Amino acid sequence: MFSRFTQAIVRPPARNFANGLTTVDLGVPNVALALAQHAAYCAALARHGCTVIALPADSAHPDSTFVEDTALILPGRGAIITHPGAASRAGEVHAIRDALASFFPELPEITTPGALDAGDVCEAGDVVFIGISERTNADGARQLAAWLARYGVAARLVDIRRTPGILHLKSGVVALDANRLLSIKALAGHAAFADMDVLRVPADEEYAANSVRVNDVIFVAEGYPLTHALLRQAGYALEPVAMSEFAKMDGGLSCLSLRF
Ligand code: CIR
Repeated sequence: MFSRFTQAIVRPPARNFANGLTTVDLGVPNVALALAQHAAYCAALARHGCTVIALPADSAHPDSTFVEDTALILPGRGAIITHPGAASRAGEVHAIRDALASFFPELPEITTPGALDAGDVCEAGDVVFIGISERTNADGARQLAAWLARYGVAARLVDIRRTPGILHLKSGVVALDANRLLSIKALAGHAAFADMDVLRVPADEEYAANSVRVNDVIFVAEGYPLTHALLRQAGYALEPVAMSEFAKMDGGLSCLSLRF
């Protein structure tokens, strides 16, 4: 059974959102349009059963709209605060800790020398895949795996440091169901996924891999018709979301919320 979400923490982009980190060359984001896209994303979360908890925008952290990286939540079970791998993002965790404290009395954290962005964590039922990336190191993965083991959840590592074009594991692979993944071709054959049913994102639509299952629908980036067709054919209902301004800052749609 895939988790049902009732809450989603979000944080609108700050006015200096364009000063955040990015590795892509898609131009400078338009903050007004980013705010409109964010508002539409929040409305979609609400339509699909989530109470949306919107934290105030934080211009001290231009990447703070990407809240997913700052915590890993096992809905109904527990949550852990991460140690984001980019120095400019480390301070983002404080507001997230405060927001989660009323839901999760115990909030352990990943500590140095561990580093981990939860965008590198792909939850699929009782298995969790942890990407080793430019942001998540082996020690961070080890700490997370030890915490997951307390809940009977197994961790498998996926090294993405040589996979071009993705910042985080979940930029390239996400879970649609407990035993079904949506993956870019470069990762689809990875040994860690050998016992999973893997749907491959069509060529030239790699950005659409970062979709999110929200209760009965899949949130998927707007403008990727082949991926939409693939998902519909597999029986999923879709909620297309406009993501152009977040894509310019290396963000996918999963990173815009913490769902539980
Ligand atoms: C960063 O480089 O950290 C942000 N500009 C984008 C983070 C995207 N997060 C995610 O995919 N989980």
